[in-house]
Amino acid sequence: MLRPIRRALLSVSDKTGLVDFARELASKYGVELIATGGTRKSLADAGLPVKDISELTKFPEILDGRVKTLHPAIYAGLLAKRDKPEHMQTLVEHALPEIDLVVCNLYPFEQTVAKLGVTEAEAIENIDIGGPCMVRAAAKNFASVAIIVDPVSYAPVLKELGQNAGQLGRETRRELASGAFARIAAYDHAIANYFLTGGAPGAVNFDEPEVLPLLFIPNQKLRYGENPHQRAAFYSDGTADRTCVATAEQLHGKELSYNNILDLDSALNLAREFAGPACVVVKHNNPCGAATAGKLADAFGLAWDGDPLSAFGGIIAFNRPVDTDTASALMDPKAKRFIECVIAPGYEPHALDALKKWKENVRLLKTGDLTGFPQGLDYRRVDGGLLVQARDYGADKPDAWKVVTKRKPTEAEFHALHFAWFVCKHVKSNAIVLARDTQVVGVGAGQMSRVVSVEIAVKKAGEKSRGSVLASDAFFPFPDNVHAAAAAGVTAIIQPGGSVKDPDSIAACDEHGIAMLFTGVRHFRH
Ligand code: 93A
Repeated sequence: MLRPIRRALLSVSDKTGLVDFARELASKYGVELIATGGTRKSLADAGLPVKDISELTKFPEILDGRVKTLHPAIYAGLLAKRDKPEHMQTLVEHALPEIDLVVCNLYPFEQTVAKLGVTEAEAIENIDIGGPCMVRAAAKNFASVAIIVDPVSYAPVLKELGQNAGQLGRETRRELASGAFARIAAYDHAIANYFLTGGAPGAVNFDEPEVLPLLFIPNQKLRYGENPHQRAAFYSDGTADRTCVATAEQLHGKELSYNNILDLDSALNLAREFAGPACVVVKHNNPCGAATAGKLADAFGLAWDGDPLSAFGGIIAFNRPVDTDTASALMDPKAKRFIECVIAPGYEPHALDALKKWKENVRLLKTGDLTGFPQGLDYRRVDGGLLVQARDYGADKPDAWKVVTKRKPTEAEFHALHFAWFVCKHVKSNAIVLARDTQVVGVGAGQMSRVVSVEIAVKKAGEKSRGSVLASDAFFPFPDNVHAAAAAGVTAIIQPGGSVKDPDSIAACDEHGIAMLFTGVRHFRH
């Protein structure tokens, strides 16, 4: 049902664009303006005809403005169903006017608590009560009432009024209502977080496990989940910056799958560990290849060659924009590569054109520059609950790593150990990574016994295990790992240390002439 807007109630803290918007409503469409104190003053000062809310409620604003719009005269005018004669009759009986449009934005709670040194009393005074009530009432009755909660809506609303003889279509009113409920949810979420954190200033800190982002916003529908018989969707929790999969822009290729998103996330989070040009190849959530090099194309070549068999159908992440050399290497016709997805902080225009032409289906994604580590918590669902923890970033202090063997690692070994350690952090436990220089040559992932992970990594590396270094995400419970590594030709090891059997593992290293570093930090990834 289309009806012209005849009466608008305006009550805004952010007065941006208010006067121009209200002027057009009044002068072009003859809309009667009613407003709360401060809003009324802004409009009256600009010379607009505007009634005070008290004229409608026949009641003054009281309690320092805590009660201004909380009155049946307002709520009846907002909530009455226009197509229900009894409702309309009630309005007539009590001489209550219909309100067709609400323009309301809320007390600036988020901005207030973000200020340093804000008192609890100040924060509490900025919890808007009447505004959200009014917004919800108008949004519930969107069939007849339009609700605007953000000045960005002023221009499109005026445009539609202009095209529709002063009326707003049902679809628009429904969309505005959806935006209104989302705004109220986010507002209440900010308040809840403030109380949860004990009222600390700048309270919304998404890195604290006790502060869960309560609001998940649909990001995209997925065709299916891990398997085709599982329904699935992707939600955002509002913590992503421009460097995350949740905000990455897909430039080309088939729709992303559930598993693609998981793998892209893992690949990107390993790629961002490295300062120099780096490439990561992920399969089934584990890196099968990773390398850093002076040039991105070389990093790609080394990452792929680390385990070309597993790389087939892999997800590739770069920590630098893809240049033409790298794109050429990816597309090398002799290599006949099958790649599911590429994610990078950008593409040189020629590289992007070439990759788009290369394969219709390959998914190309672009993030912002990978500066630092993303915010937010780590969640794992269990039946009936959610495990929440801080993310595994920032614990490593390479300056504090200790040589525990008779032999110190050489500079080259140290360089390789450093690289292997950060790759190992991103491999499912029990995790073992073999590297030569800054190239992964073998990975043992997700085994229930560490020595089997060593055996798998050695098998993967083949001949390349000779002269490699080894990283282990947690301590060696027995020296058998050292003996297996030594037999494969490993020359240096990095691991957290901390086992009661450390002396045995150290003795085994000394026996084989292996250099070993203890990091003091564990990187389980269950
Ligand atoms: O203090 S309130 O919670 N009680 C109310 O009844 C009420 N009605 C509107 N806050 C209330 N408002 C808010 O006042 C609006 O959401 C808006 O943010 C603000 C506008 O006040 P003024 O027009 O006086 O600047």
